[in-house]
Amino acid sequence: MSTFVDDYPEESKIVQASLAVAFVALGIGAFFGLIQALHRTNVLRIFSSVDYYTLLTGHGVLLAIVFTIFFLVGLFTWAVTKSLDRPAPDIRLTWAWFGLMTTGATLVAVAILSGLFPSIPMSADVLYTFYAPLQAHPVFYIGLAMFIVGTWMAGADWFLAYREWRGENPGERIPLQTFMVLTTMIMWYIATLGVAVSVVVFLIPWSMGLVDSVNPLLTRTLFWYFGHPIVYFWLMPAYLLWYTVLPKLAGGRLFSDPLARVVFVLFLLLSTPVGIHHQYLDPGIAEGFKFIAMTNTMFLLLPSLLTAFTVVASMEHGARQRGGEGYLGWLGALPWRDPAFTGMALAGLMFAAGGFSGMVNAGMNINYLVHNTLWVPGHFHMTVGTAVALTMMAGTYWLLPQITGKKVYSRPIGLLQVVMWFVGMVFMSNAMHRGGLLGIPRRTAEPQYTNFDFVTAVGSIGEIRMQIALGGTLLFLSVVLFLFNVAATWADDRTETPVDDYLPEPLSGPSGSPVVLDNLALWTGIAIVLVVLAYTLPLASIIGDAGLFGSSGGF
Ligand code: HAS
Ligand code: HEM
Ligand code: CU
Repeated sequence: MSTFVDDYPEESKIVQASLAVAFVALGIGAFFGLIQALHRTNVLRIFSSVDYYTLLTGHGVLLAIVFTIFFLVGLFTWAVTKSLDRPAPDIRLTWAWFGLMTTGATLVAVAILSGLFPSIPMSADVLYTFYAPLQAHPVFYIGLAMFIVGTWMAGADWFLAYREWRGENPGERIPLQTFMVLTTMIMWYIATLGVAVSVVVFLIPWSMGLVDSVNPLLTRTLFWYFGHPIVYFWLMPAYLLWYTVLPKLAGGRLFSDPLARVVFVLFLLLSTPVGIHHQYLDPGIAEGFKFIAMTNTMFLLLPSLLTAFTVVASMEHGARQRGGEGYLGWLGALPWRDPAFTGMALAGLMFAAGGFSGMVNAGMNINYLVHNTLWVPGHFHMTVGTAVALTMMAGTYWLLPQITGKKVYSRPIGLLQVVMWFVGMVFMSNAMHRGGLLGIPRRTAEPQYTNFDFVTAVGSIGEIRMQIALGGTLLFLSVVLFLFNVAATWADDRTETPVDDYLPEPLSGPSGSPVVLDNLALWTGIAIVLVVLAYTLPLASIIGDAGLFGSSGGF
């Protein structure tokens, strides 16, 4: 048995470098999260409420964009290399996209953090959604553009590897992990087109003073055209791990390979024509278009519901292989001492709750109740903040030994850390949901309804705030333990014991399933048609109402 790092030393370096950047972003972003959680709840205020928005922008960008996507490119490089069992086509291309993404991310971070220093004439307090009329320094947008072009090159790298493999393996089914990477990247190419147009055509010229004004509704709509599919871009690495690694950790095999392919195809088709569900309350978009987005969103629940079925069935199969019995008794036979397993399982469990709060968001009429309240951060800390982030941390405990040849420094610390994240998030996200229903707004440093008071009655805003502060603190401590464990692993000497990285074949393999599932050109074509149908009329009407460049100055 040989280890990934021995077979693919160059690729292992890229994967390690990508994870390292991801974890630096995680550490800084989590620290800002702690500051926000304590500031908003009036527990501890060390920054001014103006700086709050600088930190909030840093938190959103560093965690939701830098941490998640750097982890993704590392994981996808590992997955493509391993499942095609061949090296990167040209390692210089691989280092080039890594370099471009890292430079772009650094520029973005510098532009944001400069906002904390009044002497530096640069700031980017535009939140991670960066649509007009909020305006950032050009460096922010330029860094962003470089980062996105870097991801496009990474996708090209994986497609080239696939093409070489296809040349030598005509007629074979695409290996499952590579299939997941390629469908996810096609979705990403379609989605990033919207944000690329917004940044290059409107925001960069506007922030440089080359054009006087923009049409804010147009930049918002182009953002959300991209802003919904990006949530599945975050989620697909987690799904890749749940489908291909979690069953093995549970002691079994994936229940169905074809069903996994169907799920990824459905995400490719349906992720983009739904973005308007973030704009139910935007004036200037007709109700009918919103209704269409809602209908598409409800269809988009299907692939996640299929995932819940397939992944839990695979876990049950694993548990029964390990001697588990009974209707629910099998749960006890799962390897709960393994931090990689437990982290992913808890992440999945929380995603079930986050998915339900997403269904609430998606209903046009109920959305009017929760939009722009703390309910929404409650929703996305369960989805991207846990289903994705916790799966990535848990996945690290599985991946790190393969790409370094070293044993994880401490499995007990790993176990404590993933459980602490889950408990912290139960407190924080549940309280955020409840606070949202009471009308506490999101994105504000000053929701001072009642003063912090340990004797406030259960159900009061004071009690909710206490839970947010407590949960946020546990989450931050969990990140500290995680980073310590990873750094200590990296610092360790190499152990010569080979790593068990074998992934067993699915129970129901791809061989009998329809070959059309692997027809990537067909699915791309249909996805584009759906996008054109969903967006042509709304965009035409937005441009018709206020013009391409609108009349809004910047803030
Ligand atoms: Fe969302 C807002 C609707 C999923 C992220 N979402 C957001 C924002 C973010 C976000 C960041 O329709 C805020 C943006 C902003 O700043 O304004 N969301 C949905 C719907 C889904 C959904 C319908 N969201 C996600 C995912 C995200 C994410 C995934 C990130 C990764 N969301 C909305 C809407 C809004 C919104 C509105 C706008 C709100 C507003 O007004 O601003 C669905 O995709 C959810 C489907 C999920 C399920 C759950 C299936 C369960 C599974 C678990 C299996 C269990 C396992 C473990 C594996 C149906 C798969 C078992 C364990 C054992 C021990 C047995
Ligand atoms: C917003 C805390 C981890 C993504 C927030 C807010 C708080 C918070 C209190 C709300 C601020 C407001 O609306 O005024 C924390 C803590 C964390 C954590 C204590 C753990 C240490 C994460 C993770 C992610 C994430 C892991 C994603 C991977 C976001 C995003 C926002 C946000 C995207 C919204 C920013 C905006 O509205 O512009 N966080 N968070 N957070 N968080 Fe976190
Ligand atoms: Cu969405």
